[in-house]
Amino acid sequence: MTTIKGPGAAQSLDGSGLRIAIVHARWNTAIIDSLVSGAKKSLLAAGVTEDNITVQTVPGSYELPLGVQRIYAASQVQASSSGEGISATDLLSSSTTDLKSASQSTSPKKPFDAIIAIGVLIKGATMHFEYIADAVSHGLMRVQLDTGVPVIFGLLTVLTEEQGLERAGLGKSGMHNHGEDWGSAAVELGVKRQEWS
Ligand code: DLZ
Repeated sequence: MTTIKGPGAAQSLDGSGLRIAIVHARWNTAIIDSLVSGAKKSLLAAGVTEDNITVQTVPGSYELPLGVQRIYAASQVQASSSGEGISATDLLSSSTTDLKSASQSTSPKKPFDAIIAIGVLIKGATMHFEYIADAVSHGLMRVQLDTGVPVIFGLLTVLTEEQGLERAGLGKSGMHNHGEDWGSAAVELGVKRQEWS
């Protein structure tokens, strides 16, 4: 089906120097798994190496903003312990077990250049969906603006399971896997953020 929706012409950007994290919820696993695969496929196609892709999970979408915030902070600590540099302010705001284990890592890594947050919220009979969708959207935007690291919004807010399957490339209509768009967006923002620094 032809459509005017989507991010426009593909950008051919070199992601080979990027370090990207995917943080995903585990609710609605079949849909999530396909979206994560789609995102990874685009990252690899843009040259991001397997070694520079970190995948971390949280129980549900509600946990995504904290997961993204902490994994980014941990990567900053990890970078500081490998000589990549971290500001005093960053250090002062970082203090969890996550950060401790990250700082004990022996592998020299720089902080993530972009983080993709993936979750699937399916509307039920109550107001639960509306509250979580709103909180997660604002939470992810807040982390993005507070830290300056691009946070790609991979949260599907669908009314039915079928709508979710469609957007993960698993439906009958042939709709593409939206995870692929999120992988490309992460590469584009990761590269552009370096240019904007
Ligand atoms: C509780 C809940 C429900 C009902 N539905 C979803 C959903 O469709 N997608 C999702 O990612 N998470 C769901 N959750 C779990 C919440 O996001 C969260 O993990 C719990 O409320 C614990 O904080």
